[in-house]
Amino acid sequence: MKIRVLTLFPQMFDCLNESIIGRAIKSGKLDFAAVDIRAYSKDKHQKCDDTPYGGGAGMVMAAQPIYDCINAVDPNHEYLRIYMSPKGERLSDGLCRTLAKNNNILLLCGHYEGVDQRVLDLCIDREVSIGDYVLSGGELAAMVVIDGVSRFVDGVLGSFDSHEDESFSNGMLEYPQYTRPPEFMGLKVPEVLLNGNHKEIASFRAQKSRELTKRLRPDLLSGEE
Ligand code: 6GU
Repeated sequence: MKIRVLTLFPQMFDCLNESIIGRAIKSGKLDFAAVDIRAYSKDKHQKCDDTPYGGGAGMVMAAQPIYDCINAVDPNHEYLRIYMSPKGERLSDGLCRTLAKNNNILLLCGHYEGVDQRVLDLCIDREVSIGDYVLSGGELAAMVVIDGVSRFVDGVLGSFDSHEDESFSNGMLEYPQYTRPPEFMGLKVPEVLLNGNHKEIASFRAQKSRELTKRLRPDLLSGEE
């Protein structure tokens, strides 16, 4: 999958070079680049924001640098163009899986009080939010989308990682995990996990999964959002 992020703060994305996503970038399963919107400003000081028409607090990102940046990165509209915004559709396991079906995704990150509506109207396919709270920019949200979506791209998870049992994969929370030692600070690993009986282990985990979901996220069981 090819991912392009358009941002005023490209260095913020350096942290994607770690762990599973970093490995996927190094191996070529993900082709990732953060593109600096400022480089496309035609202003002599490369200014990218201005005061809002109609007044009000803060600054608005101007249309021109963003428009030119999008058209330089994606001249033939081959990317799904997403604007990161608290007004967008809320990210979920389902939306991550849907977005992972695209070969190319472009994520536009706003800052300040937002971006000129006209560039959204002209260029953007969909808007995505990561939850009902406001962040100071779209960058952290874009990283959440990149991580959450990439995990569903073929080859990004190694053979030892998997979606199979993880939370939300079957509409429930994942069972608790344990590793060595068998006893820590007086707390023992549940006996059933030590006995090597795969059928019993599976049924123990399914039961824990149901219990946890019922206690912590009853909304998942009743089919509500
Ligand atoms: Cl995508 N952007 C910003 N600025 N705030 C958010 C968000 C996005 N999602 C939740 N809050």
